[in-house]
Amino acid sequence: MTTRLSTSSFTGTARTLVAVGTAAAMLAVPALAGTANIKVGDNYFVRPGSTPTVTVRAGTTLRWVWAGRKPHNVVGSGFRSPVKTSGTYSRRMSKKGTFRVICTIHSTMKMNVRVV
Ligand SMILES: [Cu+2]
Repeated sequence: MTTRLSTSSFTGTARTLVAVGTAAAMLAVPALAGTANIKVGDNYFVRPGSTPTVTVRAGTTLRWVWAGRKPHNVVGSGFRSPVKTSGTYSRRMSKKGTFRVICTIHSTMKMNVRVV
C-alpha cells in the first residue's frame, strides 16, 4: 500500500513526502532542508493508523498544523507546544537522531521524527 500525502501539507522547499505502508510507515527523505508541515488531526499525527515516522534532513523546520477540532499539543524532547485547537507550532530539528513526539492528551497520538 502506498499513500500519497497531499502536496498542500508541505510547503517551502520540502518535497512531497510519500508514506509507504510498512509497519514503521517511513516517509521519504526530502532533498533539501526546509519546512515540513505535519498534520495534527483528531487523534493522530500525519494520518490515522500506525505510528508514522517522518524523516527530514537536519536543519529542517517541522511545522505542525492543527487540522482537527479537538485540543492537542505537540511534545518532544526539550519542547512542548501549548494545548490548542488551531494554528501551528514550529520547531527546527538541528540534532540528528530519532525522536518520539506525542500529544499528552491522547495516549495513542504519537509519531517519530527521524533527523538525518
Ligand atoms: Cu491529542
